[in-house]
Amino acid sequence: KIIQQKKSNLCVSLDYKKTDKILEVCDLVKDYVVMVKIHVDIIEDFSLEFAKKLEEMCDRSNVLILEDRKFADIGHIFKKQFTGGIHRILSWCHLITMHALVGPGPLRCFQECADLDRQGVLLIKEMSNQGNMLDKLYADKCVALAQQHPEVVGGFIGQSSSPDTNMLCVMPGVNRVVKQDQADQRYKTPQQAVEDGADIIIVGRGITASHNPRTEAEIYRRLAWEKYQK
Ligand code: 5BU
Repeated sequence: KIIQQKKSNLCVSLDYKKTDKILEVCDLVKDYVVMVKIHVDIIEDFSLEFAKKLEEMCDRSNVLILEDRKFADIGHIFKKQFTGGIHRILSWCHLITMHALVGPGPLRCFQECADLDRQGVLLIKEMSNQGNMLDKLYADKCVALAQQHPEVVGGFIGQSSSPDTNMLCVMPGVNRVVKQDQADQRYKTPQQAVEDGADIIIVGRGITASHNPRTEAEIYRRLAWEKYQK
């Protein structure tokens, strides 16, 4: 619904260390995105007041918040990581990422404690970085797991189209200029990402490291949206 309303299938990854910066850039890009992604565990000055401000800004602009925590522990610990600690992710996120390798346990725990009218899980089906171990067999098992939990799983983080049309393919590793970073990241262009099946593209440094994140976000929005329309 939000994709249609905003004519956007862009998610910006706000991988900053300081909360002021996250709020500042979120404010700049909010009109062009359907979702922002954060890594709460890289933030140095996290507070629940920050989370509230981010939530309010995103609510006003129809933007979902994805916490890219990549949960991968037993259900008992997942529940503590998701609901507790200093971050209390449950209290402010719309979506979280989770590795499929742990099986159904954490998904059941999510179902017990989350508000399923507004919160869900994206299962990591494939990764963008070089040398990762998620092969085709793993991806197939991930899809099967998702299909057993449709009330919780809204889609996949992946590099190829979702085999299930009820589930979104959300794709990171997108940059319109470079093909890789200094470490193991691999990029495709926004157009290639949509061609490969992305319903939503995730762009981090392509936008956050640019001189003008707002202009750059609008460019990524247009490139991905035009291709998606086709
Ligand atoms: P970048 O700056 O566009 O490279 O940032 C990509 C973001 O997407 C970053 O926050 C990663 O943690 C995240 N990511 C990814 O790059 N590749 C993956 O396969 C997964 C997540 Br899962």
